[in-house]
Amino acid sequence: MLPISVYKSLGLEQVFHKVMAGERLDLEDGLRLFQCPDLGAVGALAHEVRRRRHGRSTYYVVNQHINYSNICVNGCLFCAFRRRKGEPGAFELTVSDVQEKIRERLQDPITEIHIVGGCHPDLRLETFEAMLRAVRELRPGVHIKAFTAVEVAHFARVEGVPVREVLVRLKAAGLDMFPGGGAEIFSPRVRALLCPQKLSGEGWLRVMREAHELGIQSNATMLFGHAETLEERLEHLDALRRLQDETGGFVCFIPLPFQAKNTDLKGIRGPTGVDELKTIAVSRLMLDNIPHIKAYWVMLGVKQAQVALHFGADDLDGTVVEEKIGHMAGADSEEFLRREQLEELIRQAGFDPVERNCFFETPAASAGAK
Ligand code: V47
Repeated sequence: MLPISVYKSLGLEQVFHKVMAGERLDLEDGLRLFQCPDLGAVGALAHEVRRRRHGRSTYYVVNQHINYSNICVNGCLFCAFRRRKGEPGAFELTVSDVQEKIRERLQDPITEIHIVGGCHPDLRLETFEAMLRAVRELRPGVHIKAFTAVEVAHFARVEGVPVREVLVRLKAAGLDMFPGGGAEIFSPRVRALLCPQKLSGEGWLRVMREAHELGIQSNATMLFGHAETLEERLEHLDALRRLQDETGGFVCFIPLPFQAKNTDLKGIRGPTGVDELKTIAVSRLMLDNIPHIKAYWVMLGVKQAQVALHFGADDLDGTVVEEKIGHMAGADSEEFLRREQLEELIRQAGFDPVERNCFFETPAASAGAK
């Protein structure tokens, strides 16, 4: 830790004392941290919290991403992945195509399969149930983390049933957990500009609340570095923190730096490296009730993700293999990382690699869990 005199000179004396005492930071504290010109000082506070929670452990998962389709009715301006039905580049996997992707990697010691797509205009819920069952049949031991809260609300609308019914049916078909996507920025002002057709921030939180109430845990994300203000980022973090106080269902928070290439957000370049690290640090400091912060190497780039481990992050995500959402938007990170590469990156950063599953259970803790 840096000495208190440093924080005094930066006007962060009170924040320093709160962090040391494990007290909750308010939105004004968060703004002071964002506005602090000394990145190292903000990072040191976040690192202290990360060290207290996780020591030198840094987590990773051996996983596989599958996108079943990029056909989407929403038309979000920040998304380079989406296509309209029939548009060049649109794709849609059948259940047996998904099975084929699983078969291709049956030799790999995968513990998590991450499946998401767009809001497809006419795929029915029974297709997604069949997809989950098909994955489960081939890979009975893995955890399936699938479908964002936005997709779930969309399935409910297409099906004409309550969200709760969709949640119950997906769980019965084999879903273990929800990924954190679709949250973007909850601010209605920014959503009206970037993704007016998409489920609202309130709606996203409502779906997650219901999932958590049914015992389905999830992650949470924040897309940053586009049209949002610092205050809107903090309101987003605060909304997650308040829901987490109610349900305790969020496992990991993932700040996603906006990748600008091939998107319809012209003239916006995405956050700077300093902004990325500060946002990760402020997230760690504000989200005192969410255990893990992910440095998602796909969007940050491998080198920045490694540095982020010193700015409050304790997880690197995983091997991934076939990632489309970030790479179609110009992310210049690798296509995949092998387990040995992830472990080496973590060691080089001065931490101890710990393999986890999607719930952050480590092998010893999860032995025999499934
Ligand atoms: O919801 C879309 C974002 C998300 C862009 O839960 C973009 O473990 C940056 O949520 N630039 C999908 N981001 C990815 C995601 C995720 C990834 C890895 C792990 C987990 C988890 C979740 O990507 C979308 C959206 O917020 N996104 N376009 C873009 N141009």
